[in-house]
Amino acid sequence: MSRSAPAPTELLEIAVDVAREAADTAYRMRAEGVSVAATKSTVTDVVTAADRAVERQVLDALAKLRPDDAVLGEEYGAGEGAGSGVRWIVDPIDGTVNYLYGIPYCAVSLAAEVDGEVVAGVVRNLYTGEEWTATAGGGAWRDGRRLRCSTETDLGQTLVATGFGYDSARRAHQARVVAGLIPHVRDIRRQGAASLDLCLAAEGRVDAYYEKGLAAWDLAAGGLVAAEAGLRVTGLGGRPAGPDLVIAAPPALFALLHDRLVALDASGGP
Ligand code: LIP
Repeated sequence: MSRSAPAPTELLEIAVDVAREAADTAYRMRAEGVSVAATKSTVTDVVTAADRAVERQVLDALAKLRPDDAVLGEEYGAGEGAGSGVRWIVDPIDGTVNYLYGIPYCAVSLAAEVDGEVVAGVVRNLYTGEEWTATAGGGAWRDGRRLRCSTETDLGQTLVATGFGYDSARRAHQARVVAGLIPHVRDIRRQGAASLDLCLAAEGRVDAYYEKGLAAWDLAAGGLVAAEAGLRVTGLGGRPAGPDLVIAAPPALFALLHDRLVALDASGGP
C-alpha cells in the first residue's frame, strides 16, 4: 500500500461527491438535447458532447482535490500523475447508447486504485439516482443498505445479464455464444451498461453477468461492488477479469456458468 494513499473510505467520499456532480451535469445535458459528437471503434460506437464534458468535469475536480493522482478515462485516456500511488478510473457515461436514446439505464462510474488494486468505487444511475458504493473489505452498499448477491444454485433458474461489442464480427460471435447459453438459463437481460449490470448482480436483481470486451472503466467500480457483495468476478480459466471476459457469478453458480461459457468459447472470437 502506498505510504501516502488515503484510506479507501476517504477515497470513496471523494468519488461519491465527484460522481454526484458529474451525474447532475449528464442529466442536465440530456434534458437540453444530445447528439452524436463523434464515433470511435465503429459507426455505432458513439460519443456525445456530454461524455466529453462530464469526463472533463470529473478530471478537473480530481485535479483540484488530488493533484498528484493518476487518472484513466474513456474519453481522455491516461494521465500519469506525480507518484501518489492512487489512480482514478472513470467512465463518464456508461451506457452511452442508452443515454443517446433516452433510455434510463446509464451511469457515472468512478473508481480509485491504490498501487494497482481497486479499493473504492461508486456507480450512480444518472436518471434514477440509485447509487452503489464499495470499498475493498468494506462491503457493497446501495442507499445505505448492505448488498448480498443471489443465492440461486440452479443454472436453469438463473437470470443472466450480458452485453455485446460494437464490432459486427464480434457481435456475430457473441450472438452464437448467447444462443448456446439461453436454453440452459432462466433468461438473458441485455441492458446496455456494464457497470449497472454488475451492480444489479450485486443485489440479486440479476443472478449473474458476463461480457467480453469490457474496458477498465466499464469494470473498475462495478466489479468492486459485485465482488464486495459476494460474487466471484474473474475471467475464464483462472485469468483475471478483463477485456477477454468478465464473469460475475455467485459461488454456487460460478462453475456451472463458467464451464458453459468455456464450452461456448465466450472469450474467443474477434
Ligand atoms: C457499454 C458497456 C456495455 C456494452 C456496450 C458498451 P459504453 O459501454 O457498458 O456493457 O455492452 O456495448 O460497451 O460504450 O456505453 O461506455
